[in-house]
Amino acid sequence: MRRQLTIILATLIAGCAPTERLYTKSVTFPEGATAEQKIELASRVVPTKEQFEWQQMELTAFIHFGINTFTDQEWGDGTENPNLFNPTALDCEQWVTTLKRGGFKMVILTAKHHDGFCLWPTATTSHSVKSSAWRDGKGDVVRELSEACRKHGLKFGVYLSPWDRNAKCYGDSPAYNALFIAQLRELLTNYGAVDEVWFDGACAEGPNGKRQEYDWESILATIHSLQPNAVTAIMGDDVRWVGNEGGRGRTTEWSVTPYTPKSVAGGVESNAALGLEEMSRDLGSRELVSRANGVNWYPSEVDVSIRPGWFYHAWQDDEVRSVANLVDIYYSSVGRNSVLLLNIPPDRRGLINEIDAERIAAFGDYLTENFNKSLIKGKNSYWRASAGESREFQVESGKMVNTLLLMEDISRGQRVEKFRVEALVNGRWHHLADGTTIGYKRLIRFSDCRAERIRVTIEECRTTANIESIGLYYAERLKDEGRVVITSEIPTDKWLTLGFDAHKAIDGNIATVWQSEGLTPITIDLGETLDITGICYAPAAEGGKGTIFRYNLLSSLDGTTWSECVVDGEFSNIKNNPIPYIASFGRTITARYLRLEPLEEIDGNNATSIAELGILLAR
Ligand code: FUL
Repeated sequence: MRRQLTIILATLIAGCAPTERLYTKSVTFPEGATAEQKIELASRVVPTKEQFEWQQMELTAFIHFGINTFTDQEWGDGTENPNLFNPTALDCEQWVTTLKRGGFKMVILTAKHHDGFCLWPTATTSHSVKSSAWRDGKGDVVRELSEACRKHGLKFGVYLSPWDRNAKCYGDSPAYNALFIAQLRELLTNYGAVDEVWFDGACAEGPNGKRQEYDWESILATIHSLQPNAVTAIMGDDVRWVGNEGGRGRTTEWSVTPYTPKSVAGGVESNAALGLEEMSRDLGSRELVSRANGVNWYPSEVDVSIRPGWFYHAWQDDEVRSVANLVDIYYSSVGRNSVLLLNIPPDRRGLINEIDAERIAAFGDYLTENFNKSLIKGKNSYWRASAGESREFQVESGKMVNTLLLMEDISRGQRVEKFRVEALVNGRWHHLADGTTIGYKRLIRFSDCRAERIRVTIEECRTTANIESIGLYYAERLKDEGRVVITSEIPTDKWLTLGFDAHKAIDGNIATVWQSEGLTPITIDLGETLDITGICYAPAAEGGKGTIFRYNLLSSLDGTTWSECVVDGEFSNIKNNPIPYIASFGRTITARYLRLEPLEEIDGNNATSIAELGILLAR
């Protein structure tokens, strides 16, 4: 791995006194190192300068915009007519000023999503803005956004999907690698500074039936030579995917981890040997480190959308996350040692929709109003804490508090494993909260209390902890009205399932789930003949087997003669993002009966589950 520092500490093996030597980005453990020696070394791994600056941004924004915005899809299949891309009022400055207002420090654009449609006039394919009617084929979204970012002082990043469902050579590995690197070169040479390059992990077979093998070494080398200050994310080796798309960081989140980026030679094998995946609960415990051959500084990024989908869909206008929900996500991402990457998808005009813009502004205001000034009296100084050490802090008199902020000086590594927080109220100490990791930033919420003093104890740590900052706040608790999840446009009380009882799939309640062994087709009698334009399938929110990935959908007027509405459809990103999905027919179908035939479960299991099925009506 480039920039990798592999150091063998012979002195440690010999049992000599540890030095304060630090290791940038990774360390390989010497042969025969004991568990204690491994932990000692792990505690001295620090971020690169770029990783450090990236972490300090805290809030970054994703922009999913492209041909899917105009086809109402989450994943396009690459056969779209480029002419469909036609934003009527595209204004990247509106995106950037809206995001800046919310406190976001960087914007990452889907320059190319899985459909292969490029938002810049690339020389590598005709599947791009150049072939669209938009600005007579002379438009360039990458240029407009990068310039707007520069003008308003935000960093700029690109998402370039490795998976490309349009490129004919996808699956012909050397040919596609050359095309992909050519696209990367264009993006990294023609648009000024690029601060993050985001590669998601989706990979498939090409038209030749072969699975694409990416040349990660050359891909990452291209980035390092053209944009040495950029961090590379997910399939890159600087920034790790937190493991879900729901905005949830781990309560124990180690930036120092034996989990190795998959793009690094031997990474896949080493993760498999340790039983590690991006979703694993434990990525950094002592037990895990003791089994590993080395560790990396590979910090977590929490990517989540402000809407159920990643792309804009008008029918999700009522489902934009509330400020309360965004604040919860802030606590469980930035407040859990992660960077938040919040997606705000522009609409078909090419603007961040008013609803989202209002939410972003209110979220930014909440953060400034509630976290502006710490309620600890006086200045708190840098604290080098050994395990078991405590410090007390005086609270500004009479102030109510409910949130504690702790920050480790990560330029000296991540070390705290367990801490305890107590409050002195009316002369008596009360236990407020316990926590595990801190890392760059940890926010601990506790019930409102009027404390005179707060005591923080570092109960366990690796070598000596370096606590850089402690803050106390009173953060207003917002009431979450809850997201309105629309699964059907009409009530479902007249509906019946035929052949067997599967009422939980059509009871209008997303919390109840119908489950069945096997890939079981389900037939619904709608009780009346209706003009339908699509269905909505809601998977079980919390795991379990049976989430449908590929399906057929049939309709009938009499329950006897059936015609096909959707053949081999897919609920595209449902594995990573288990939200209700719309399957649009692209036309109006008059039907009284519908039959959903599952063809493939997300993990290949022989099971079906449906939290809810609904329909969309023609208007
Ligand atoms: C996933 C993609 O499949 C989604 O469409 C989205 O881009 C998300 C950020 O990453 O892997």
